[in-house]
Amino acid sequence: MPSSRSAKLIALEEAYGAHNYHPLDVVVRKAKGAWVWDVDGRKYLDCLAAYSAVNQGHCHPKIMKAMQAQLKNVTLTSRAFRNDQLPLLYKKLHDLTGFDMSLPMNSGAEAVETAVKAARKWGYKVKGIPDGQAEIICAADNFHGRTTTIVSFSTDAQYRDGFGPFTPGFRIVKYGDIDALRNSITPNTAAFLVEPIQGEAGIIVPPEGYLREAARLCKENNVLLIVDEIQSGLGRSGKLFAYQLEGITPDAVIIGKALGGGYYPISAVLARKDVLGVFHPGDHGSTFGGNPLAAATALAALDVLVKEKLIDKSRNLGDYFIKRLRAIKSPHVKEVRGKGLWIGFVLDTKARPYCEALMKEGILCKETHENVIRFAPPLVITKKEIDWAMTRIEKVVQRLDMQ
Ligand code: IF1
Repeated sequence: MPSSRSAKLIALEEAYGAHNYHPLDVVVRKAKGAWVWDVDGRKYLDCLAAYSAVNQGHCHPKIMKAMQAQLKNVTLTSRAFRNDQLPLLYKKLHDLTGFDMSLPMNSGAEAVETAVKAARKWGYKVKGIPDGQAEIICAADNFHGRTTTIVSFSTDAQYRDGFGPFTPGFRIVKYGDIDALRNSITPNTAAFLVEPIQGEAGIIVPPEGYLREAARLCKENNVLLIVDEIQSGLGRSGKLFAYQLEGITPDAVIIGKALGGGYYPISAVLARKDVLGVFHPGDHGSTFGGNPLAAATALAALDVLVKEKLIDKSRNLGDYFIKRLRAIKSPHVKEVRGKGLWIGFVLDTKARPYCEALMKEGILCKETHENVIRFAPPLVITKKEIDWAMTRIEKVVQRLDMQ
């Protein structure tokens, strides 16, 4: 039962906020590293990490320091003027990822919209697709955000229901099925937009070789391969980018979430010059995109990712966590899958009661698609903390097995 303090806050939220979420009834007041505290001082291990937006851990002191320093200088100039932080972020992103250039936005959805616009414009201006005919291929069960255009290529009935009319120009293929992709490419295909591992769909890792083959097909047909690494990127999968698991180089990558270190919304599209080069002054923009506070925060967030070797930690501790979860003996556990510290714990029954029971044991995680529990802690988590969590996860699974 929520305490009276949290009950009051929950009541306010229910009364005055739109009901577009069904959160667990934990009211968080404070957080540090992999841990959060509720308004009554109860402590929880965060196994969601704000859907990978706090890979660096909550309230990381180095990112805080960089942000505080920037707060005293300048926070917003708009892109009508230049600022002294954005060029440094451009350079850092280039050095870290190898992509020619980048375009900063704020939310993930905005960056996806930016990639869609870039792909279409590239299709017309570079590939020579007849005006108004460009098509983008997307995968079934994708999640790329919530704007009207993005839900136009969602295959989830709820994400679309009541939000039409939809943006045309998208084709859906089965995820992981290379023949389906091959058969849907036409001379008007500008791009294939795909998650290298599908997050919201339940941490779906495609068959080995799928992305490699997709990259080959795209190249062969002069189609851009655009990879959405908003959730999978920046260390989550045990690589900087999940596409590296297949040794490919896409034409464009979309990042967000952990780019802001959990402090600030910042996203970006990284791409080759001939792709982002289609944008000319006035074609696209954002008041807050690339602001100096965002750039300084992202610089520090990337620095922490590299200096603290969080990508290696994700891979090593992810392997360990998966091994421990697979060792759980229960008739309800169907599969444990994932890469790095990004794990789908698949049940043959509803996952929500497990998440609520785990919350009572001091572990915060969230179900996806009814029967999958997603374990995705901040990458600063330690082996000891995973062991601490495992004792409780084992206990909860055993207890619910008996019911
Ligand atoms: C919510 C999901 C995760 C994303 C990928 C783009 C975006 C997202 C691969 C858009 C965002 C978030 C949105 C958030 C919950 C979360 C989520 F369950 F909805 F699907 F992580 F799995 N591409 N994912 O995962 O980024 O505009 O939100 O910054 O509550 O909608 P955004």
